[in-house]
Amino acid sequence: MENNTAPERKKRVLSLIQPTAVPTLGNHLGAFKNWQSMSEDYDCLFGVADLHAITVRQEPAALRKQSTEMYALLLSLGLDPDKSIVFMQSHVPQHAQLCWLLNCYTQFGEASRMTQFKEKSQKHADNINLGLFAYPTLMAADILLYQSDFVPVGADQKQHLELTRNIAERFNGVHGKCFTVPEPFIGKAGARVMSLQDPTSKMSKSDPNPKASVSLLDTPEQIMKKFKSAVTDSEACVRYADGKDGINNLMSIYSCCTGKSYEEIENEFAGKGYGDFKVAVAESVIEELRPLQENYKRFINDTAYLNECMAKGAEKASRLAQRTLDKCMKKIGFKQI
Ligand code: ATP
Ligand code: LTN
Repeated sequence: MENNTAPERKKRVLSLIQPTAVPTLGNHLGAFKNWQSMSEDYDCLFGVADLHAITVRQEPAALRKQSTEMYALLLSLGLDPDKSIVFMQSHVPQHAQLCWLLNCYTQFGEASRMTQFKEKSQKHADNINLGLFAYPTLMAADILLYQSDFVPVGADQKQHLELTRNIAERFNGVHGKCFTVPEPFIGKAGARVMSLQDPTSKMSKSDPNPKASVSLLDTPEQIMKKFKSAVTDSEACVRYADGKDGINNLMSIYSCCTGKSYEEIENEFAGKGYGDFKVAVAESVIEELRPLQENYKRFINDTAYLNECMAKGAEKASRLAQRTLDKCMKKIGFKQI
C-alpha cells in the first residue's frame, strides 16, 4: 500500500558525450535531436564526458576548449538548464568515487571482453592505460549514480550498457537493492547518417576527410558545398531503393530535417535531377542547424553565463549523486560519521 501512495517521479534519462571533436550532423540526428525531444517527457541529465576523454592523451588547452565548446553546444540544443541537468562530468567528483567502488565489483575477464577496449588498445598501442580499461566502469558510474531508467546510446555503446546492467544486478544481489538497472533507449527517428563520401560507412566526427561529414558548426556555404559534392549514383532518379546508398542517405537526412516521408520526397522530386535534390537537402540542413548555431554564437562568448550554468548543473547533479554514493558506501560497509 505504501508504495502506491509514493509520489510518482518521471522516468529518468541520462546520456553523456565525449568532448573529443566537434559533433557532426550524424551525432545531431542520431542523438542530440532525441535528447531535445526527450527533455519534454523525462527527467533528463546530459553531460560532457571529459573524464572519459583523457583515456586517450589530450593536449590540456585543447581539452579545456573542446569541453567548453561541447557544453555550449548542449545548451544550444535548447535544453533548459533549469529543467534538465546539464553538467560537466569532472565537476561532479562522485563519478570518480563510484567508479572506484564499481571497479571492485567488475571482473577482469568481463572488462577484457569490451570491443571498444580492444579497438582502442590497438589504435593507441603506446598508451594502453588503466583508465582505458576502466572506461566502462566510469560509464557505469555515470549511469548508476543517478538511478537512470533509460540511457540513449548508439550501437557501439550497447556492450557498455549491458556491462552496467550486470554490475548493477551483481551489486544489488550481494548487498540488496541499491541501483536502478537501466534500459537502453532507442530513439524514435533513429537516423543513422552515413558519410557523404562513402555512404556505406557511418558519418563520424573523427573521419579525416572533411568532405565526408557535416560539422554542427559548419557555415551555410560549407554545408551547401559538402552536399553538392556528396557521392550518389548514375540513375538520376530520387527514390529509396537497395543499392542507392548515397541517395538513401540524403533522403533520410532530408526526411529528418523536414518531417517528410520518403513517398512525399519521391513525389516532390519526380522528374528532377540530383542537383536540385542536393540543394534542397543542404537547405533543409542549414535550416535545421540555424537555431542551434545562433544560440551557440551567443553562448560561446558568454563565459559568465556558461560558468553559471555549469555551476548550477554541477550542484544539482552532485546532490543527486551523493545520495546514491552514500547508500552504496553504507551497503559496502564503510564507517559513516
Ligand atoms: P567518433 O568518430 O569519435 O567515433 P562518433 O561521431 O562516432 O565519434 P560518438 O561520440 O561515438 O560519435 O557518439 C555520440 C552519439 O552520436 C552516440 O549516441 C551515437 O550513437 C551517435 N552517432 C554517432 N554517429 C552517428 C551517425 N552517423 N548517425 C547517427 N547517430 C550517430
Ligand atoms: N561512452 C559514450 C559517452 C558516455 C556515455 C556515458 C553515454 C560516457 N558516459 C553515460 C551514455 C551514458 C560514447 O562514447 N558515446
